[in-house]
Amino acid sequence: MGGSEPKKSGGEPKKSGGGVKKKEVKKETGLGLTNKKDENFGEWYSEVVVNGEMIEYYDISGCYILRPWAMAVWEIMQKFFDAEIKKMKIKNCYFPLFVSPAVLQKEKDHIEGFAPEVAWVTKSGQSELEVPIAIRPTSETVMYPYYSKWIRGHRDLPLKLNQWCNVVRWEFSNPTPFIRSREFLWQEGHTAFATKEEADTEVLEILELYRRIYEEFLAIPVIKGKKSELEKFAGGFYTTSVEAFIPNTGRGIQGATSHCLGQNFAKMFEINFENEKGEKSMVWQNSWAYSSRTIGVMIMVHGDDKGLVLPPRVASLQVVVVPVPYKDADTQGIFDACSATVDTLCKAGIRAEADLRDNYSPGWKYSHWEMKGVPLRIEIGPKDFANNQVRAVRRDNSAKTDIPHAELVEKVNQMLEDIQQSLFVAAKEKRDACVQVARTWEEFVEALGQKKMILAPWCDEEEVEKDVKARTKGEMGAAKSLCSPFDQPELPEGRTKCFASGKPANKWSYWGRSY
Ligand code: 87F
Repeated sequence: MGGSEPKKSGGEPKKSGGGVKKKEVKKETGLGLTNKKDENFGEWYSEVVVNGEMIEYYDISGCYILRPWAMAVWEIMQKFFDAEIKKMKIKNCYFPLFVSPAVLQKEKDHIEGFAPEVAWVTKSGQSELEVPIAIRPTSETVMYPYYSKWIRGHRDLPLKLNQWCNVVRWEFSNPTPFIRSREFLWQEGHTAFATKEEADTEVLEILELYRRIYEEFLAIPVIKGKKSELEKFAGGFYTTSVEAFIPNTGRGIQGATSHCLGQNFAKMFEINFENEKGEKSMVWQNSWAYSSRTIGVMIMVHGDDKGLVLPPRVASLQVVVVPVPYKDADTQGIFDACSATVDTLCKAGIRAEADLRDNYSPGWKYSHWEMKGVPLRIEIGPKDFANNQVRAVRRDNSAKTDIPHAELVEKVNQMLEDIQQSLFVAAKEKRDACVQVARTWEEFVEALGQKKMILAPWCDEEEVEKDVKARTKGEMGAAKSLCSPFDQPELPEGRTKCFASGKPANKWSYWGRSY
């Protein structure tokens, strides 16, 4: 676990310049990863989140410090999503972190299964609280009593609120930074409508925004679809999700959910309104969320043996400029050229910085910024300086391009766009190679053994899904349905059998192990 400081002596001989050999750099500085992504994925992930300066481990299991490098990714996605939901006339608000037991338990059915994960505050100082107080695991029960109060007539609808906040779920299965942590960041949207149609429409609009976060920002392909009865949010009417896949572990991962709650919560919390005809009716509700888990999926999908790989659109630093001085070359001139390059890029709206530190060698800086996943590195050495050009090196494929100064902004923009696209294409090819169609139980079990995400015709019966879970139980965890994709392959009516029950299939569903 090298961190990013040079070993005690203060690091490199400064003069080594462009002639530094990679291996020497590793040895001297302790930079680099000791685990390989394809050999030891779990260890690799733990190492890359720390050495890439995204996470610092904390002394409470399942809780992590999100360092500025990670928070910046979160904020870029937040800026996009927040602006989009504001276009939809959704408003931000903030409800308290604490929930009274009476309110929390109001919605017994859905809380029942989740109860073991609820964290409680029982003391203040040394004295026991008269009534213990829960910490929100999600905010339905916190918010809906006030929806009941605020909604009276049809003119109060729709009520569309969102909050950016943290939630706590005291998980016991192995915590993983970003992916499964006991406290995490998310946004939770809670909306109420007069009609089912309006609710249905919004569910899909939000789901599309989630797809865009994954595909357009994080460069991760996702599948949009509907959850099975067993996997949906128990308190809701139906659940839609975007599902991603981690090829290294062969696990699906729920990327974000957009639920139609129907009128279930309206019944419980008495969220009624007087409609245009003067009749009393119940609202239709939705809730939807994406969380800091997104960042973990990005790291798992794109990271490599040199460290993080950040897609340009979410990288807080898109271009790092490194001076490569050499012996009697004009060092000051090279440093000035670096600063001028950064200026030009920043003025064009590109997030760029120069690493002008004089206590690190160029080679050390290369490894450092590779570890942190900066999409593009620009090197300026004596030859580049003399020729009025810079050398650009891509993080994703190490390709090197010399760029004349006059074309700097145009070429860098092009390369960043290209990196963004290539990352998505590479991730999609890898994901697609992991998708296997299975029509029979034998094919299903074989594909599962090969860590595939399985597309199978299904009868859509809850009992059959339970049976699939039971039959696939093992140390790797059982298989479950991930979603029924909206994009359904053809299913010849009556002629296709369920892979698990042999009954007539009525939909295609994705299955697999999952996070
Ligand atoms: C854990 C403890 C208590 C998930 C929990 O998905 C309650 C819950 O209700 C709980 N874990 N859930 C489901 C959350 C549903 C829903 N909430 C609003 C969302 C989107 C945002």
